[in-house]
Amino acid sequence: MSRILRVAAAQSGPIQKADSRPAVVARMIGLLDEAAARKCDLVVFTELALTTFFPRWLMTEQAEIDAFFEREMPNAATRPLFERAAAHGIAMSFGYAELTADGRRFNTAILTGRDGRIVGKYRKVHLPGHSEFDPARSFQHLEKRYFEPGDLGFPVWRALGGILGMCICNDRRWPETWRVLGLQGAELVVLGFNTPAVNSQKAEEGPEQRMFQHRLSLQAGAYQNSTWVVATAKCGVEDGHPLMGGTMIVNPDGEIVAEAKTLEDELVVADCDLDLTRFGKQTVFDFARHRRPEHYSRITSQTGVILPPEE
Ligand code: ING
Repeated sequence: MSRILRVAAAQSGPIQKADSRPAVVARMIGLLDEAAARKCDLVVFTELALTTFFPRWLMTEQAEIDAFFEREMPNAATRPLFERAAAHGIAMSFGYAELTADGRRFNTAILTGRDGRIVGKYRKVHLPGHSEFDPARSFQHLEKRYFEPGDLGFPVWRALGGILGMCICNDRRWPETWRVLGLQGAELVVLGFNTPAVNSQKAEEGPEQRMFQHRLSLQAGAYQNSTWVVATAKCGVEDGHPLMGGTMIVNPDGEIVAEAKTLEDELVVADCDLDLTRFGKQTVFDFARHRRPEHYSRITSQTGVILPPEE
């Protein structure tokens, strides 16, 4: 029996600071309904899918900051989304800012089953940017100010007949993310991203280079771990700040099989045959036969670079 999942990357166009949760959830439900019409099994929404990318703003009042966070999930604003997904029998993942009962704040993503129940949670491990405002930057990226690093590691879940993993945005740039998921047998990795179209610290780096590095990260992660990858953007101009597009679905050979055409709400759909991951896992990337962990200790034993002695 083939294990083909029809997966939709539900790209989000811009969400303005003034946009309400109900207005955003209505847009997400619209994409969910389109996915149902196209007989999708899973819909992958983006990072921080319910709000504008607020880490671009310096905020000092905790109440102002916490207005962007969710204290429980589902909640009043998102319950209609969960109910519609369950009615359609469609699984979904989406990212949001999580404020826990004991006051901890994470950049979080959840995965539901076809019944709308949450089956998995991931908290973003690699937080880019800074914790302090710097006037020298053309815009701020204050994720380290508003979130703490994820404390759940990189789990995978047996779901939808396969092995699914999640990561978020900057995580995709780190080979460690992909390898930890790959070593658990991941066959489909889903992620959302909010990526500024320009680099606040490197003005000469244009959109082409950003898109190249974005694609490279996804294609390498897919190929080197023989897994499907579904990456969903929040994109377009949010309160004057451009976010890049690049929503795409990548197959286990590292080939892009579907890609968004706009910077608006857009559904990108592909049939992902999970059995296509078998060949890579049983040949080139047969970890049991070919890997030599005895030579890899630096990957987990050090945070910085240790340089060889000067000549
Ligand atoms: N955004 C960006 C990302 O990793 C970034 C930050 C952009 C880091 C470009 C390095 C280079 O796509 C988030 N939200 O992580």
